[in-house]
Amino acid sequence: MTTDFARTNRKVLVTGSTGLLGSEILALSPGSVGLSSKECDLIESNHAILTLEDGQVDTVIHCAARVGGVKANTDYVADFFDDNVKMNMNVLDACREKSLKLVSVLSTCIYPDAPYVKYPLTEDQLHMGPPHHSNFGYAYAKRMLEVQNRAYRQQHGCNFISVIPNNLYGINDNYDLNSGHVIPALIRKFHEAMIEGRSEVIVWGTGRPVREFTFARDAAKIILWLSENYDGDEPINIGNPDWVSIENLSLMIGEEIGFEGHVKFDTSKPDGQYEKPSSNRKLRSLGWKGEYTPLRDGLRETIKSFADRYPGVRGIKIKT
Ligand code: GFB
Repeated sequence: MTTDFARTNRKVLVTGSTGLLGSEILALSPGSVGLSSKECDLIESNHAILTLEDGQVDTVIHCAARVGGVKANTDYVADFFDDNVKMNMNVLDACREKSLKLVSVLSTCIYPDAPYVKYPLTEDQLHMGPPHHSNFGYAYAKRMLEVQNRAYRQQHGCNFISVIPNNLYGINDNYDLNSGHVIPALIRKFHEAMIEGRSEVIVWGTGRPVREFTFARDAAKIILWLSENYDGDEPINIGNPDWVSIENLSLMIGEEIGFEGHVKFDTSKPDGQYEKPSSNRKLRSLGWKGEYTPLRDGLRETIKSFADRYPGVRGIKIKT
């Protein structure tokens, strides 16, 4: 078992390599092959994996997915199901054909919602009831990925594993205010308010829901370690179990950006799931001893990268 908690000796291909998580995995594993949706649209084809030279890659870390925040998940529920199921069918089929190890990335939002589960969420509860209504398309598509991994392992002996992060944030995020997640959305909103001299920032919902956030680079380190050290058929929670309310998160981001105005809650916008606290005890029991980046430190680095990348905020290139 390697103790270097961010290194792998495996020859890795990363799907979704320009995304929030994929780009961090690529940055941490020099020599890995990146596959972006521009290079190969996995919804339509798995050509790029099937044409890999033998021996070039022995592991695929599958980060490519149709992802989005609570509003996008509700507005495009069918697309979130279709696109993810199609991508996963193509990737698993190619990995089976090429006899590659596969690491599939799920999310804690796919767990059943209360009252069907006991908190914190443990991996054995994954299929014990329906997910939250705000993202059932995405949730069932990702649950089917977990099922498909086990089915391919049982019938074809494939070494396919599943990892379950919670809400990720970090450097290479999507800052679109409709399709993005809460942290990039609030970072952009506070910056825009500062630049335009506005004293009010709108936060969606009631501010009462609570979330666990993991810095994407930490999740990347854990996934690389598991790609080397885990070959089991059960999924693994990998998220930072520290949690924060959306209200306190928005105050923390405002503070870090130096905003002196006030936040206003828009309850016409969705709160989504109230909570999805997860346990990482199993990961720890496998020997993972790494530390998670505290939220405020991760936010500081993310805010700085946003300000550096979008100095005038205006003219932000939206990743759709
Ligand atoms: O990040 P988010 O969209 O994802 O929302 P979920 C988290 C919380 O932040 C919700 C609140 O309670 C939102 O109401 N929020 C406040 C905002 N202001 C904003 C804002 O300006 N934008 C956004 N987006 N939220 C997703 C799942 O749920 O979590 C996905 O739908 C995926 O499938 C992802 O799993 C990790 O945590 O609610």
